Amino acid sequence: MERTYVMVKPDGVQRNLVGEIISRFEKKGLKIAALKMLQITRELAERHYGEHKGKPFFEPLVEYITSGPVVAMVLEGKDAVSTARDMMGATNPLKAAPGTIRGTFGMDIGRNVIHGSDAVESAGREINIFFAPEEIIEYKRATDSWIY
Ligand code: RTP
Ligand code: MG
Repeated sequence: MERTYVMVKPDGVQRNLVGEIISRFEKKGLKIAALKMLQITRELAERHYGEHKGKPFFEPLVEYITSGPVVAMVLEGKDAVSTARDMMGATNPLKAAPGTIRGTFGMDIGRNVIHGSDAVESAGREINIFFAPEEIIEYKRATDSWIY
């Protein structure tokens, strides 16, 4: 089963959207395999967003993602990476489809509420950065065998 790394960014936490966002993924059928709140350090931010180093938005991005606590999770399910990305919507909330998380809750590309891995490979990398293996729980839900 595929896994993805999803994170409610500091603005999502400040705006009390944590429950709403987790609820959307739960209702969709994605399984929560790991979940925690943490304060991202500069070092961790630079690792996580390493692909953007040198871009004009890199420094503001690091400041944004370290500006307050985030809620990090591993979600599991069929095509988890693309399913979660579709539910989040486009990077720029003004371009994100209505009904998506960013399309519903965002107004600014620099305050876009949520992060989700963009590929299976980056999901593996990001899960490793944020979670120790023992923090990821394998379990069965009552509904797994006959709905999902
Ligand atoms: P994320 O990694 O946070 O899930 O977002 P994403 O894949 O949709 O977008 P990505 O290209 O990876 O960019 C990472 C984050 O950087 C900020 N950004 N600002 N001002 C700009 O042009 C700009 N471009 C990107 C956004 O906060 C984006 O989520
Ligand atoms: Mg990205």
